Amino acid sequence: MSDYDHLKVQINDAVATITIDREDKLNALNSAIIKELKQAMQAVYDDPQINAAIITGQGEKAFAAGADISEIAVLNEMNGRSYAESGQEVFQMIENSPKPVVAAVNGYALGGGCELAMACHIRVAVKSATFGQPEVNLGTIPGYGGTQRLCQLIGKARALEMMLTGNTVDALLAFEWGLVNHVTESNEEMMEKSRQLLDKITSKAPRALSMVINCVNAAFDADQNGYQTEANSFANCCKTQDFKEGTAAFLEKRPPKFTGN
Ligand code: CO8
Repeated sequence: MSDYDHLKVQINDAVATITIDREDKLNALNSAIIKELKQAMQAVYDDPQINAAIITGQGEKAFAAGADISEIAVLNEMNGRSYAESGQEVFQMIENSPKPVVAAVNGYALGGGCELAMACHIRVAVKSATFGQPEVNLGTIPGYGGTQRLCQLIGKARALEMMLTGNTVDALLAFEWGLVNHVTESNEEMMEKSRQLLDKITSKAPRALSMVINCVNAAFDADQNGYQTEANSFANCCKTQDFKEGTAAFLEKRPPKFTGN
């Protein structure tokens, strides 16, 4: 991967850890960070040395405290739309990544930060993390997919209450509501748990993983017939070497050796 000005990217044993590195502003997402997140995700897509990614924030306090309010304050109708769309494009890239992406939520995940966490496939949060879509306090609304993904994750009634009141929820309530998958005692444990999950996931057949992600996303895409997407993907799995290997390994009572073919 190339160097970044606003992200730290480290690759360890095929997992890329992408850290938003703007601690003094609580990792608020300015357009330069959004641009670099796109670049980092493109590398996750393209680099055969990377099997999965973790997205997190620098420091103890924030995952990301939202879009950069000083940037959005000066938007008008024309560039407001393109600003939202360019962020949405990057977050869709995360959601549609053929390789699994975990959000390791190390603190405030507000506004665009909560939206970023929701675009990831799985969320692991430290217990001091706080989630919210407080845009109504600023006279605006979520613009990076929050109105859609929050409903998908916690249901319409709770999503509406959060977005209409601007109230935040702590990690334990977020867990109870299904917004996060796991809550940990410390940041260290959060990173370990994220890593453990990805190590388990990436021990499976890579093509099957990407097809699961694609089919699950199809369930929320009005333009797709999810059942047809699933049947087509199942058929595609049937022609892979990994399907032959996985089924043969079961029948021969041995662990499978997946190659991604
Ligand atoms: N944008 C810019 N700067 C921020 C942001 C932000 N979202 N959040 C924090 N900062 C800055 C503060 O201004 C401060 O900077 P400085 O030290 O230079 O004054 C620094 O980070 C530290 O913040 P605080 O002093 O406020 O720290 P506190 O511990 O007192 O408070 C909070 C922490 C509660 C998280 C508080 O910072 C806060 O309320 N932040 C804003 C949260 C928010 O409203 N987020 C939503 C933003 S809007 C959004 O995300 C829309 C997304 C969709 C956009 C679509 C495109 C059109």
